[in-house]
Amino acid sequence: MKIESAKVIVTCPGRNFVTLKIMTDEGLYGLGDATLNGRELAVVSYLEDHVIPCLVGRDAHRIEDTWQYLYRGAYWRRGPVTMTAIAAVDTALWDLKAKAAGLPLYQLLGGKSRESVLVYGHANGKDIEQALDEVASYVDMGYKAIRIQCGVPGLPSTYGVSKDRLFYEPADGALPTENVWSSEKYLDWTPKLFEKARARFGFEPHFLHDVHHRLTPIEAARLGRSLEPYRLFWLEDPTPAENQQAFRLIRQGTVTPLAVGEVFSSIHDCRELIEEQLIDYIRCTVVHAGGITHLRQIAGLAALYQVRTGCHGATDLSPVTMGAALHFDLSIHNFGIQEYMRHTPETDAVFPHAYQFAQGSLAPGDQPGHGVDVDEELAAQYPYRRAYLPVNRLQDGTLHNW
Ligand code: KDG
Ligand code: MG
Repeated sequence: MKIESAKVIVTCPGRNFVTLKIMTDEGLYGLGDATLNGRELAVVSYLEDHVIPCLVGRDAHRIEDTWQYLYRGAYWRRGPVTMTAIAAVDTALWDLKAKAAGLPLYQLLGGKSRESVLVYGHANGKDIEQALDEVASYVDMGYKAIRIQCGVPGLPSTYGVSKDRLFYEPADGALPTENVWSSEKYLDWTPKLFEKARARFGFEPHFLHDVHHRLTPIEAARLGRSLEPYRLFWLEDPTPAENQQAFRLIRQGTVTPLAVGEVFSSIHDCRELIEEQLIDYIRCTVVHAGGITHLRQIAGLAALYQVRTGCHGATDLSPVTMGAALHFDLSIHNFGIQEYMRHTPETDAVFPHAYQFAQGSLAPGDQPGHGVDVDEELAAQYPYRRAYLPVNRLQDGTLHNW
């Protein structure tokens, strides 16, 4: 099966998505997500100008060789743009191989390790009351795991609390909007949120929380310790992880489980975190970490150290990533949980998909391939719109992590 051509589809049904479509001489096509939120066109150019010319004529079945060709062949390794572009090719080739075999992708990855995939949804509110009402609606929908974020008194806005409660992940400005942050206020407030959440819902639902890289290691240790009575499923991205050793300090201070990795693009970003058992969950996912081929290596390393997976699944990752991730989640042994933010009806219409939610879990379906398609005519009705993620400043004006 030879690759005959490939093209990049850019669409904005409310937010931007980049999709790679690879066509073969056997009439089959495969799809891969190539969306890098806020920097989408860099990956479009990487694919169109540098990758697609190398794909034409290649054997579509040689997934590993193509991965190595693009990774080693570029000379310039790793990084989010490169690894997202490689991921798109890799995902499309796995989709093709499974379609050629007439099998759902999870069968090629070793078959099912479970019947469906535990997911967590996002509850948020401008205050604790509103956030907990939102938790109640997730419990009613059948969710067994819920991330909770809420506004902090004295701060006009904070991460995870949206204008639109359902479809949050903002990349909403033609230029970046500016937020204001105070770690002191946040550290004093957040334990109250989880105290009230446990008082209202008991200990049955799993609760998660995302710090979004905003604390120092010692502040993160303090937060983790103060949340211990409320038994979080995980505390996410407590501090930036460029320095993986920073997590040693957090680990020494708390037994709250730690999750990290949504911004990682390769196994080298998390090798020490995993080998030194500094985290409990690794959050890399298909689109930003080199596709299924590379993600399997990360999960394989993690399995040696009892680190489980918790793939990133915000709405800026397209349904193509969600579909592919679910096949991966279903197949590996050390699966932990899958993030699931629902896409808008407009996005779902552009990307018809086989995966389905029931009783707090998602199942990828049994269509050949990863089970996600793209309606190109509909996609063309939503042209690209430049959109940035916000930036974040401390109260004295110092630029901080968003
Ligand atoms: O594009 C950035 C988002 O994907 C990120 O802010 C979402 O932190 C996030 C999460 O945990 O879903
Ligand atoms: Mg996150």
